[in-house]
Amino acid sequence: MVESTNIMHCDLDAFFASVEQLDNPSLRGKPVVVGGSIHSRGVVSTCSYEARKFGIRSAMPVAQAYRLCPRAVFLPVNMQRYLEISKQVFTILSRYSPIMEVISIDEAFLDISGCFRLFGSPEKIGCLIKEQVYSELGLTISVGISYNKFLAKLASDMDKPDGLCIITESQALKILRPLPVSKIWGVGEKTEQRLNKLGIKTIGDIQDLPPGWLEDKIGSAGRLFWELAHGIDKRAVEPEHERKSIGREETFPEDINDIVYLEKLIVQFAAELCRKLRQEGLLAGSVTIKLRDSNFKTITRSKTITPCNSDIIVTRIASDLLHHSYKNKQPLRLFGLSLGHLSPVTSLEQGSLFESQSNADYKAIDQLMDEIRDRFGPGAINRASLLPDKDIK
Ligand code: TTP
Ligand code: MG
Repeated sequence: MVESTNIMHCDLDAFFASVEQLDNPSLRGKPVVVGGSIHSRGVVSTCSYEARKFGIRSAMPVAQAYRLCPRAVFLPVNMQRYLEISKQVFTILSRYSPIMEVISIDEAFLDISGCFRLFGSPEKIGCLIKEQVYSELGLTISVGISYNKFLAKLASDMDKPDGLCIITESQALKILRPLPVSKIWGVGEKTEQRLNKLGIKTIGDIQDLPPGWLEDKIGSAGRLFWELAHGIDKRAVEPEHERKSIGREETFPEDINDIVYLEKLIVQFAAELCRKLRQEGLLAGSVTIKLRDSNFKTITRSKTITPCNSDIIVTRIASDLLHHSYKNKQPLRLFGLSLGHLSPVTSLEQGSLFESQSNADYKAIDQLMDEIRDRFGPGAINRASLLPDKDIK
């Protein structure tokens, strides 16, 4: 049987910490923790594999990390530098396939279906990428290869750091079987607990269920989990320019119905998404919010807009959608905001003569905030509505 393994997931190892070790050789081989200061209530962004031996992990309070390993080197986040390296890594990856989907600052999917004749087998392509990232940038990257995105991502994590792992179709079910359900995409802490209560602990437990059972219990997500548990994932690798929407969502540790918090999330998400659009020279033609309640019932509400990438306009529209659609204030487990109908900014739109004064003002504010963030990092400036209430005088 000829098995296709045409999807690759590449993810740098201990990214922020590895860049710090690269720039300062005296830190190599040492526990390095990157994140907020020990004295603030900051959290760990990431840490070197040497620090992980002490139990330190991403998102842990820095103070706790300090207790676990006081002799670790604690460093602040230098986002500008990581973005610079990240760009160079993606340039290397893009040499191997034009179909690349960047997922975060240190990971991307590649569809390598059309590249075998040029570069050789999937494994060969994985090795070439690893060698080039290491020889050109001095960083190790883990590569996972499989026949869909879910399994490729799982594979890149299986052999970290500096890994190369391939999951073929004939191995998939067996590899998935013993893993905890939390390894399934979309299963966070809350869902894991919910599944555990139904007696489902491993992916194998889901494999053994009749197809419709989980869907009956938890709704449409159940169908998706069942498919993923069987190694079925139909999502294509979507390169940036073909992407039709961008979005941000948050699953809450506890269900919430606090509209003030949701409004703050809108401000934060709108700022992040619009900044991304501006960086990529794109405009959004629609705004969509997503609300998922504790029973997994999901509603989405959209509005078509005159294409824009302004934080303020998107925030306003998303808030209006929220106020219209969230009257019964049912507890929510997830909230999301996405911007769709993306189109490139044309030179005409960039400086239109017919632009209203308020639009021009919004643009000037966005531009100024972008410049400040470019120079001083993403957290350097925020809208006042994002400050904790006690800080607003
Ligand atoms: P990850 O790829 O999740 O982590 P990592 O690269 O540090 O380690 P691994 O070897 O397991 O891949 O995230 C990439 C970067 O994103 C990470 O270096 C720091 C940042 N990050 C945060 O700031 N907060 C977080 O909670 C996580 C998970 C990552
Ligand atoms: Mg990583």
